[in-house]
Amino acid sequence: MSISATPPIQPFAITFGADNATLEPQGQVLTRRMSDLEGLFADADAWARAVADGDPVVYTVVSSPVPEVPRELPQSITTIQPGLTAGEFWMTKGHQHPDPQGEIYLGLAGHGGLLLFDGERAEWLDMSPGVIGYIPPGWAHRSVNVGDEPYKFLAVYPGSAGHDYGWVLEHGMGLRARRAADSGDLDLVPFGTPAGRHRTGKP
Ligand code: S6P
Ligand code: ZN
Repeated sequence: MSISATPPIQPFAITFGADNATLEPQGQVLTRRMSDLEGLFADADAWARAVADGDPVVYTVVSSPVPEVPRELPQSITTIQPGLTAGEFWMTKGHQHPDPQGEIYLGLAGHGGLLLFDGERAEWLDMSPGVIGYIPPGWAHRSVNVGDEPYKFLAVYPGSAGHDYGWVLEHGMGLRARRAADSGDLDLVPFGTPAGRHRTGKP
């Protein structure tokens, strides 16, 4: 069942399906394909080839029925598929909250990372099932799947927070998450590093 509740919300319970990270009842479902991620990967040519070659689904966001309005507390489960675009791990678009509010993520399945950037400093949090990542107010955030399985996490955030995607296009995210060609390890490189040229080794 897919519903969208109208505030004020009455107390209710959501059943979490651990096997497939489903929510019941469920609200909006968002699908982000490669074509939705224009301007985000370092290698624009590789991105364009991936769009032309089937435009794969990179991630989905399943929301609870709680709407994004002030004082409510919406939740969503994001599933990022495993994949690489010219060595860069598949990721979410990333955004700032126009209303600077904090947010929490809880790792549910797979292995990912939470990249945070306040315009000057970048931080990386390793995310796996059971880990809570805290996003302080004012930090743009992007999630990355650094494993070989779908990476799933629960997000809980203030309904007034909003999503500013332009901020990330303008300011970047401080770091990029790549798979090192030699070791296969996670390699965090400065944002401006040209595609295909990066230092190796762990951050
Ligand atoms: C909302 C929260 C998440 C993301 C989702 C997709 O504040 O941070 O639900 O929206 O992980 O990421 P993005 O960057 O495409 O919104
Ligand atoms: Zn957010």
